[in-house]
Amino acid sequence: MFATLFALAALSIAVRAAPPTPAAYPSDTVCPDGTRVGNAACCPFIPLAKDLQKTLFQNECGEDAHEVIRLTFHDAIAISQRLGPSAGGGADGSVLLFPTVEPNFHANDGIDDSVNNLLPFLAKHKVSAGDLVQFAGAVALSNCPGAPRLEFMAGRPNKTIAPQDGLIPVPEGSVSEILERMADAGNFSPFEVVSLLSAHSIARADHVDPNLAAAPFDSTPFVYDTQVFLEMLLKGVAFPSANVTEGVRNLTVTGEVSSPLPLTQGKNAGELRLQSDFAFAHDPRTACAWQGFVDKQDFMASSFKAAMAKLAVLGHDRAKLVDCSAAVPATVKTRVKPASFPATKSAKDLELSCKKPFPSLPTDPGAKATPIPHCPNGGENCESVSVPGPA
Ligand code: HEM
Ligand SMILES: *[C@@H]1O[C@H](CO)[C@@H](O)[C@H](O)[C@H]1NC(C)=O
Ligand SMILES: *[C@@H]1O[C@H](CO)[C@@H](O)[C@H](O)[C@H]1NC(C)=O
Ligand SMILES: *[C@@H]1O[C@H](CO)[C@@H](O)[C@H](O)[C@H]1NC(C)=O
Ligand SMILES: [Ca+2]
Repeated sequence: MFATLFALAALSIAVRAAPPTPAAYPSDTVCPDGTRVGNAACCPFIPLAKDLQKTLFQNECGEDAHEVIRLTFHDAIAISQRLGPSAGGGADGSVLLFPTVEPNFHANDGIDDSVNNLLPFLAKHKVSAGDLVQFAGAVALSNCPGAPRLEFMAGRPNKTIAPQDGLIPVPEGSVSEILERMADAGNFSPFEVVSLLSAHSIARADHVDPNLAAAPFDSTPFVYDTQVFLEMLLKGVAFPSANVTEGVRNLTVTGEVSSPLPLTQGKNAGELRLQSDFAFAHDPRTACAWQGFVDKQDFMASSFKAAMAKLAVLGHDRAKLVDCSAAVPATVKTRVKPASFPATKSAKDLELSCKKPFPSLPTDPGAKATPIPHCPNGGENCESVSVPGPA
């Protein structure tokens, strides 16, 4: 077991991309540990990245990484041009600075885990809460095969307010409501919102369907690929909790619609489809952007990177921050499989709302639907970090 873990760790280091060239990132400052960076303000992020990987993420695109990536969005989006500065400060780390306020908002169900897991890093490293949230998200994402290496700007002040409730999109929301909220928060276009939703390629729900934990949004929740865009366009057939036998199935579920891959086996939960994602896949304002990411890995990754760069500085003047992107670990270079229909599915199961041509894709082999593994190692047993804390 230990040997396997060690071998895996070695492998994940071996496949990392070479560090960026000095031309890409100026490196005229030498940090206490010998690392060269463009600005002394970037030095604390070098040991922070190492600590996050070692103590929290274990170089994996698993549960703990997913939770922190979600946190980058929930911290940043709590800002409103319409309501003014008193509504919230955006990407300001308020979620860590007021750990008994925001985690209790309905839209933040499950956020408490990542808040408690990050708080020890705030106490230990000389960084602000806002910088920690966005930097930790970039480090988390570096562990996900297929993901872009995010920009990281440092220098968010540590002084802010707790935002008001109601600013974070919920899965029962309509496309109009979510687009309006995203425009009010940061002038995000419908295309940019769809780009951001690619994060649901590495995502699972614990709190949408009360009968199920860790229900994935696509068949590859540990890989940042385009499967979520493809699978969202397949006809829904059942709910992944339909066959849950322990206890009585709780039918009070909102924000969830019928899924194309509902097979649940033990801890391997079937695919869960958010009402909002499904609506985005079919709304006339967003359907072609949605379909346009199917099997377009590089286009999806670069569009996500651009939209995340906007999200990460909400509430700040980007020109006043310092570019510390060089402190973000290089992304894993593991090859990502091109888009394919999951076993038993094919073009005949598509329900399309965009009139443009659809790519021709293969179907994975298998006469029966395949369960989606619970763990990055392909199995049903894996640990996630859960630090006790105030949230
Ligand atoms: C805009 C509308 C969005 C809605 C309505 C929405 C809704 C949700 C919901 C309901 C969950 C499941 C939480 C749970 O039950 O545990 C979730 C998970 C997640 N979301 Fe979103 N989301 C949105 C946008 C985003 C964006 C922009 C990001 C990008 C950073 C993001 C990243 C994630 C991640 C990474 C998870 C998985 C968390 C985990 O596996 O623990 N979401 N989202
Ligand atoms: C930001 O505030 C937190 C909580 O008070 C503190 O632990 C952290 O050291 C502060 N960071 C900076 C850079 O001042
Ligand atoms: C059913 O789920 C809803 C929504 O999560 C929750 O409010 C309610 O308490 C649950 N009921 C039971 C009997 O578990
Ligand atoms: C639920 O169980 C029935 C009977 O065993 C089976 O036919 C069906 O495919 C199962 N559905 C899911 C979503 O697992
Ligand atoms: Ca995926």
